[in-house]
Amino acid sequence: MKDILTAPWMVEMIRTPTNMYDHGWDERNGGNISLLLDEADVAEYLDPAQVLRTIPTGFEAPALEGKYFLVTGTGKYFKNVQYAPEVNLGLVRLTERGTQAELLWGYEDGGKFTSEFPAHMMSHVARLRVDPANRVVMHCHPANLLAMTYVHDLDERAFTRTLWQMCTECIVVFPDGVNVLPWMLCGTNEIGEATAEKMETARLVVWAQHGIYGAGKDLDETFGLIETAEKAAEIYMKIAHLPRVNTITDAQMHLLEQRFGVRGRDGYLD
Ligand code: 2HA
Ligand code: ZN
Repeated sequence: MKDILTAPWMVEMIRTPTNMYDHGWDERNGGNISLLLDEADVAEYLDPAQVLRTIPTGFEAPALEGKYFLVTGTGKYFKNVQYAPEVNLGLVRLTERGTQAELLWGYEDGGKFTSEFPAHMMSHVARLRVDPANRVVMHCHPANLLAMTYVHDLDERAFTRTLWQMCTECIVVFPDGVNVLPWMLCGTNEIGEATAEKMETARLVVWAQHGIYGAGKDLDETFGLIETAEKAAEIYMKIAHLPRVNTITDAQMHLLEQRFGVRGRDGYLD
């Protein structure tokens, strides 16, 4: 059996929260990540029959029955993942229609998966339906996106258009735009269901006055998605109080669509 800490997916799952912390997106225990793994990846590093503990999930997700996830722990700090991955991360397999999580590795201090596990797992179900290559759900608290939810209209079309206008690359990186949930109590199945519904039409879901969710095919790509939206929000927060003299026009957005072979969300461009 190979050393699990050398698995490429583990190395990425240590580097990514470290990098997110360094970006200031994950103060204290803020943020959480889940990475879907294949049994074949996992079986090189541990015996899948060796269950350490079984943890109830508190929800049903039959579509995820038998699936493996590497997940950040509840109450754990992203900045500490690199120093003690076996405490701050856990590898679980969902069973019994997704109502139980079998712990195969990690959470060594007796801990468990993030409080946002429902939002993560329900979002995986939603994204896998529209994109079978989806592997990652990532949540964090980037300051400018959060700030924007205090001063900008939360209408999804308006919010998306503003972000697209802030950097030329935005419409290319997130042509589906950004969906937005109003403030809701976090850590609940309700916000999980609402997030998953929003994930059906976009890979980015803003939680107003809280943070953002991103989904993607790997950790690097999902990080880059949030990074791009956060950069756009940063520019917005730098200019929102100033007269807007120039912008990226809808005609220019259409040129970007053609040049990069993407299509902005239906009805979002004039
Ligand atoms: O895990 O970010 O939304 C801490 C959070 C909760
Ligand atoms: Zn949060």
